[in-house]
Amino acid sequence: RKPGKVVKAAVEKAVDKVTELVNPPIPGAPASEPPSLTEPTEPRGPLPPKPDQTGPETVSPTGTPTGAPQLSQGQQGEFLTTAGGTRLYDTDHSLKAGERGPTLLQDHHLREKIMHFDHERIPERVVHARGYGAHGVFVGYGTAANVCKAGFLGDGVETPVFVRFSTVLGSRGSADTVRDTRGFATKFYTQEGNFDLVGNNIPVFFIQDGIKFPDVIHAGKPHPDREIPQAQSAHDTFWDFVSTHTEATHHVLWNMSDRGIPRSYRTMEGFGVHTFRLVNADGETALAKFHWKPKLGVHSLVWEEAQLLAGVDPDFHRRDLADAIESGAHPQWELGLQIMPDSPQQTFEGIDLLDPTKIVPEELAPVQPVGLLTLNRNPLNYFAETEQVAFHLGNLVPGIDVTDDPLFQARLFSYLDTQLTRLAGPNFNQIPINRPHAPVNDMFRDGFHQHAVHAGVAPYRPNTLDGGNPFVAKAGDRPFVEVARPLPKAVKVRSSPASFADHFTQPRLFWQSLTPVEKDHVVSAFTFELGKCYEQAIKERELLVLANVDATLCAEVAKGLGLPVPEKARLKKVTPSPALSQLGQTWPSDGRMIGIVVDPADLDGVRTVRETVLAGGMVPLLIAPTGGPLGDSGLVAQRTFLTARSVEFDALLVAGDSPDARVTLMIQEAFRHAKAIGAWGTGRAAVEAAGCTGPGVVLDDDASKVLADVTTLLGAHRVWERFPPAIA
Ligand code: HDE
Repeated sequence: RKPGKVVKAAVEKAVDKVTELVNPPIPGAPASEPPSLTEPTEPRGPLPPKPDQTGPETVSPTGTPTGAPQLSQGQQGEFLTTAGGTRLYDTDHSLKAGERGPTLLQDHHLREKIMHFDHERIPERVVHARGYGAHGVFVGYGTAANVCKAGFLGDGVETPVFVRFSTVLGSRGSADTVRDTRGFATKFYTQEGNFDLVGNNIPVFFIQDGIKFPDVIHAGKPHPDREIPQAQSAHDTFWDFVSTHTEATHHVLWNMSDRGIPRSYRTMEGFGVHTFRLVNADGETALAKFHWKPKLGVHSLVWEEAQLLAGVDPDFHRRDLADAIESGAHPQWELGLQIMPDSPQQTFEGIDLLDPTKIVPEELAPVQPVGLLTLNRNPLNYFAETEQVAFHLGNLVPGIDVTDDPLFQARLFSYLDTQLTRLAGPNFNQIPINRPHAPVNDMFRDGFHQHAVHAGVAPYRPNTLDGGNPFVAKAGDRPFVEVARPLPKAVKVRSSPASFADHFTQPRLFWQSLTPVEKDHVVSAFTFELGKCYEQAIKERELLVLANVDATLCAEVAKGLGLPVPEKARLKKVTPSPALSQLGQTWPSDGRMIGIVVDPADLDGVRTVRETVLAGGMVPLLIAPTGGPLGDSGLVAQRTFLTARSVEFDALLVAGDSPDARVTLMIQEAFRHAKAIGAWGTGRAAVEAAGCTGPGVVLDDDASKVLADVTTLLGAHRVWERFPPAIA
């Protein structure tokens, strides 16, 4: 044998071994071929998708075909073809008049390949461009029956769903962890048609009337002259707008709180924001607000961590969601309803339910659980599913209706309208991810990208030629019927009700409901964002706004900005709502990332800790000076001192001492970000040398005790006791 071949075989064997160690086979998964160092020479059939991935469902839970294609066309069929299906013998060389000659116009494959590539991008969403989606299932509890007749809320009814999370301001390629509101849009493919709940992770909005949406978005997007800054609210135009448009104050307070920088999509609440009108089987109506409550609790990043992550791993939230689903840690949320009587005034306890800048405190109207959402499958293809999914608030089902909230009403127009350009035509409901699982019979015909081949000659009503089909549904056939509500005697006006003028009571309620640590973070966020503004007048005007929210908040931000504190405003007394705070509870540590700096001298100890972490439903990541197998231990380093950064981990365990400055930095960052740190063996010296001791730092000779204590600390997410808040 030639020596070269021996070396190659040895390298291939080593690569296979490492691949298996890094990606251990998933039980029950179809066996896949090991990757090869050389290009395959024989054609083969399509590869199966990964076990955690599927495309849009082809049949509904009751067996009705959804119209989605059986298996999407993949690039892994046996032979490369043109779009017309003709087999090709070469795709690497254009057709030329001689090897050194000019390219010929007749080269159809060249022209088709480049033409298609030139048009691969579609316009990104005008807002919420950066997003990530997952498939899942919603199971109703049946507890909503007294207020809502929607079939999907029935006891044990299973409904497929697709959820898309997003940031609002950034472009499609922007970082995940920026300070922003997050979108939480859910498409329920119910047996009564699609229901889209297009919500956010913040329960209020910047504006009370949809006509202001272009204003708030123009202010938040990058400055039109230089197109900076990307995906940020820390700039003059945003603060110019919100400091003059004080109905935004409540939403701004939430954005400046920890809610603006979630730890994960899995640890965010979701809100329908608007008040909806529900109808039960007897035709009785109630007003309601939708809530999503994450089973893992509400957790956030700290600001420095969010900033570092934007560079270290701009896909942090995407990766987190996809990895969690792939590893079987399926995130769950309970859907809940706050129910309020459908009174003629449409107010509750003095709160105007048509004003989307107001919440109803949970202490006044408890959130009643009505079903469970589980995200359990990653999309097969980002573009086909996550990018092409089109939500619309008008996708309602019998039992759920709109209200006259002027923000809601404007949205009912916008979402249909925007898809026309984004998805190039009116047939976007035929794209597989948007197809309802209920039978569709809409008499809409033709248009760009028409996929259906409609039979019949009479797409109109009334007709006799198609036997009068389709017929309209009678009451017993469960049609969607708008609630017939008497309208108040009114004149046409461009103005808002007087109750919409209270812009400060609820921001104050939010502020007063936070714990001192959370208040500290709000002060820092305001100080940071306003500190990034150039115009002095904008900062001073925002301080006047804050003076109307709370004197301490205003004074602390003014101190940070080095500006005089404005005169005290007369402030209303409010009753705090403890439910608004995200601290003070203990949560499961499932799916948390645990970084383990290994000790090459005690790999048995590392193995035991790693296995315990895995058994506890958390994810261990071993960090070593270099990559590859760790001695003969069977362990493999997943991170090296070069590729690891503290921000990736929820807690850090240090098993070995290392003179490497990057390990010291890792420990110090984790300490600064109030994360639990544990060390045993020689790792204790590393933590002490980094100067990181005190609350939440567990140093012990017994590794299993260290891990147990760190897991308990994770239940509270961070060790806030480490840094006593400046605000009482
Ligand atoms: Fe949206 N919004 N929005 N919005 N919104 C869009 O629709 C709009 C509002 C929300 O993952 C767009 O398909 C107007 C509130 C989410 O695909 C667009 C107004 C809330 C998503 C649009 C609002 C939202 C969008 C852009 C004021 C929380 C992402 C692309 C009247 C309750 C959905 C698209 C996805 C997307 C318009 C206000 C949430 C342009 C005019 C309030 C989660 O149609």
